[in-house]
Amino acid sequence: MRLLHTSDWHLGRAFHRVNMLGAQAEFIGHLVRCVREHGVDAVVVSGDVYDRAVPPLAAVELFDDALHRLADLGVPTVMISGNHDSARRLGVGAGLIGRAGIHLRTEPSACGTPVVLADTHGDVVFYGLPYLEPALVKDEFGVEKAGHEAVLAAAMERVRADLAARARGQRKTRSVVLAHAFVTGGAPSDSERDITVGGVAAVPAGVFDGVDYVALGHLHGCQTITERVRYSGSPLPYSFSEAGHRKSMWLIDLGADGSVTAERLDCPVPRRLARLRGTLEELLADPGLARHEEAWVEATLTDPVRPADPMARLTERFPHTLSLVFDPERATDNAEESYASRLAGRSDQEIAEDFVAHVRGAGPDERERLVLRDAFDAVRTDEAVREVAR
Ligand SMILES: [Mn+2]
Repeated sequence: MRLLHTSDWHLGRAFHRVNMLGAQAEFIGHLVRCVREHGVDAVVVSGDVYDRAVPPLAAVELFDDALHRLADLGVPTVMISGNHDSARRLGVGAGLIGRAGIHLRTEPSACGTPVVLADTHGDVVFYGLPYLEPALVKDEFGVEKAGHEAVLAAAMERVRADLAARARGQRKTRSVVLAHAFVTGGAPSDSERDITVGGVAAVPAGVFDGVDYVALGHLHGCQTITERVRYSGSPLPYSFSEAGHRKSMWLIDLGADGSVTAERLDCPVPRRLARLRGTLEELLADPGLARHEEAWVEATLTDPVRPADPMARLTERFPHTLSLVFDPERATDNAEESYASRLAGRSDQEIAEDFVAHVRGAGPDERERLVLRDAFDAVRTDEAVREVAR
């Protein structure tokens, strides 16, 4: 049986100020083409379909379109809810949608009841473990101390019990688990929302022992934890920390004996990401950066003095600059010197001018110097008047 494993679509999410709906729609089109071209037998989507519990209407419409296109393919799909989804909202109509071959699994109590598909070698059972928030599901699973490992382990006990009951003679039923979790050894990025609430975040991959393939969601980088335990990652980048990612899906061939062969299918790239670092002048002049001119750029400016209009100037060369970070490389020569010794023998005016230069990068101009002088004069006059009055 041939599976296509994807996750973390985050429909409705923007990348900085760029609306990603167009790129998300492009990805859905790509997914449908891949299913057709590679003769996929089942699609698995491992959570975070949406970015938010209450997604914008355009995202809901895109999801609706995706459901129709997947149903039209006649290829069964199994989906779970992730920590970004509202399980309750995503699950509305799941029974009806299931009749069209799209199986939404958002109910923790149903994790031991699989979607049963079959190929010429027999059944393949799919267990959908929606994101399990420990504090909310600990009673359902009868665990004393709410933690990610404890609730996932309890959910997997149900999976293994159901699987054991299906074994006929020597032949074991092939099985796939969908889960949305942080598994030990996985590398996070900046765009997964934390799921550490309620206990230790990472769960060991061993929790999933006993099944043939574990289709994970949550981490946004495509990665292999073990041959049978993989993250597809998100189809699109949602933070600059993903600049080095290759966004993909896994094409998994599940053999008659439960063996796993994996092929990585790349997703369309709407625009490359580039993280640039240097002074503004370096970034504007370096010919080596020409290849990033059309990229979505995060620029870290190292100018010791904050330059004027940096965004306007950067976008002249890099029109898709989305993020500007200042990390001035200042000479730290007199860091050891005491504050008192630095002030010794200097006038109030000089100290104030240095302060302006320190916080702004550039010292006061002539007009500003006058403002400072007038202010000091006013304070001194006021003091003198009060002195006379006493
Ligand atoms: Mn996610």
